[in-house]
Amino acid sequence: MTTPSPAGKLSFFKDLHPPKSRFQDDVLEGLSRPQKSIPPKHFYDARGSALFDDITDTEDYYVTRTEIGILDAIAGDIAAKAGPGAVVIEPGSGSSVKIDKLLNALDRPAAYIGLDISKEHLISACEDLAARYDGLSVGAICADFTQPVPLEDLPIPDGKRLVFFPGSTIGNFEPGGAKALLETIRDWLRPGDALLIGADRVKSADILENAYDDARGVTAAFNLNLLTRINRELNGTIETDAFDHKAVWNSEAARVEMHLVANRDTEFSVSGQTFRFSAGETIHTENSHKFSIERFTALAESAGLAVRQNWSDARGYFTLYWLERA
Ligand code: SAH
Ligand code: AVI
Repeated sequence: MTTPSPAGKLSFFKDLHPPKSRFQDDVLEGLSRPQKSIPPKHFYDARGSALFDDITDTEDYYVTRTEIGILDAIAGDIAAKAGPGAVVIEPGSGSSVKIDKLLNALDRPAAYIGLDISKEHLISACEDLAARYDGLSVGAICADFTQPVPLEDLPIPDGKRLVFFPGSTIGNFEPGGAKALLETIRDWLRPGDALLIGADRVKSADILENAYDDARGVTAAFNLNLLTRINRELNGTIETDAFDHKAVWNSEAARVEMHLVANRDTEFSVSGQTFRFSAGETIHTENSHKFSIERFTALAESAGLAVRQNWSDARGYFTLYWLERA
C-alpha cells in the first residue's frame, strides 16, 4: 500500500509492515538457543530510536561525530561525483541528521527517500526534512531491509540514484548478512548510480569498549530497553533489573559485542513461554563489526560492488566509501 504522507508533507509513504510476529518469533527462537541472542534491529521501537540519538551525543561514542567531520570535508567531492538532480535513498535513515551535509552540498537533488524499520521515527524525520527543504520531493518507506524491498514497485523519481548508508550500520551484520544486505543495495543500483557507505575502523579495545559502554549510561539504557519492549509488546514478565549491560571487544571476530547479563538467577515468560537464566548467562544483543579498508573492500567485492574512492578522518577512526556496481 502506497499512501500519501500521514500529514500530507511527504510525496509518498509506503508501509511494508515488518510484522509483529517476526519480533515474537525472533525473541522466542533467540531465547531458546544455548547462547541466547536477539537481532539488533529490534532495539528500534520509538524509545530505542530516541536513545540511539542520545548515544550519538555522548562523549564516548566517537562514531557519529567522526563521520560528520568526514562528510563536511568531502561534501564538495561527493557533489561533483553525484552530479545534478540526484535521487538520494537512505536505508536505516534514523533521524536523517547526516543527510543535511549531503543535501546542502548536492546540486539540486531531485528527491530524498528515507527507509527505516522504526516507523514513527522515520515519518517524523522525513516530514521534518520535507519542511526544511522546500521543493525537495521526500518519500518514506517503512521496511526491514533484511527482507526484499522491491524499489521497482515504488514511486521513486527518475534520476541518478545515490544510496547513502552511513553510521556503520553494515557492521551490525555478521559477514554473511552484510554480504546479503550489500547485494540487496547493489540491486537498487543501475549503471551510473552509486552507494556512499560508512564503516567504522578497528582501533584500540578501550576506545571501542568505552564507545559501547558510555560513562552516562545511555548505551546501557538502549540495550536494556529491548527487555522493556519485550515486556510491553510480547506480554513479557522480565524483571529488567535482573540484567546488566555489557560491551566487550572480540578481537578475533573484529567486533564489539553487546550483551545483557543476568546478575542473578531469574525466570520469566514471554508470549506464554517460560525462560530460565542462571546468574552470569547472557543474551547477545548486538555485534558492531569494525573494518580495515582492505577487509571492507573485500566484503564489497564479494557482493558485486567496486570501491572507487574512500575518505577517512585524520585519526583513521572511520572511512566512507564510494561504491558502484562492479
Ligand atoms: N543512519 C543513522 C542511524 C543509524 S542507527 C546514523 O548514521 O546515525 C541504525 C538505523 O537503522 C536505525 O534507525 C534503525 O531503526 C535502522 N535499522 C536497523 N535495522 C534495520 C532493518 N533491518 N531494516 C530497516 N532499518 C533498520
Ligand atoms: C546503528 N549502529 C551502527 C550502532 C553501532 O555503533 O553499532 C548501534 C549502537 N549500538 C550501541 N551503540 C550504538
